[in-house]
Amino acid sequence: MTTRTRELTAAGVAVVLVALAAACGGSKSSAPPATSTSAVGGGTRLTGTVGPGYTISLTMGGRRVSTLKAGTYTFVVTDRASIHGFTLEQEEGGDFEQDLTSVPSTGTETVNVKLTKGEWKYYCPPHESTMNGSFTVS
Ligand SMILES: [Cu+2]
Repeated sequence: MTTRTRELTAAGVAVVLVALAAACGGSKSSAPPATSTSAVGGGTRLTGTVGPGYTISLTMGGRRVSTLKAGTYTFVVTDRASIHGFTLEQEEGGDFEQDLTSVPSTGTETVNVKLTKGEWKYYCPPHESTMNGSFTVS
């Protein structure tokens, strides 16, 4: 996985976000999850999981993510509980914040995110104090 894409701008993220919101807005069964089809070819795959219990995780190749190199990553997030969500936020080095899955819905969402250097956090919004994790991008 040496491919590096730098094409995903803030606008690209916005487009994905809009598509995601549209997919989440309707009934669960109608539209398939929005995938960032034309944005970029995607990056290194990261696997996010939230629920069904009060757990949240982010792994790469089966191992919990603690450090990453800056670049574009494809977040494949599986939300297993309607009471939980998966939000990604940059705490230092930028102000990115996006709900990769939303609280009322379940299912798997695929979102490409350009991770820039800094401290990042993922958490479940209603249970942020106990359901959270963090990693460093260098
Ligand atoms: Cu939760």
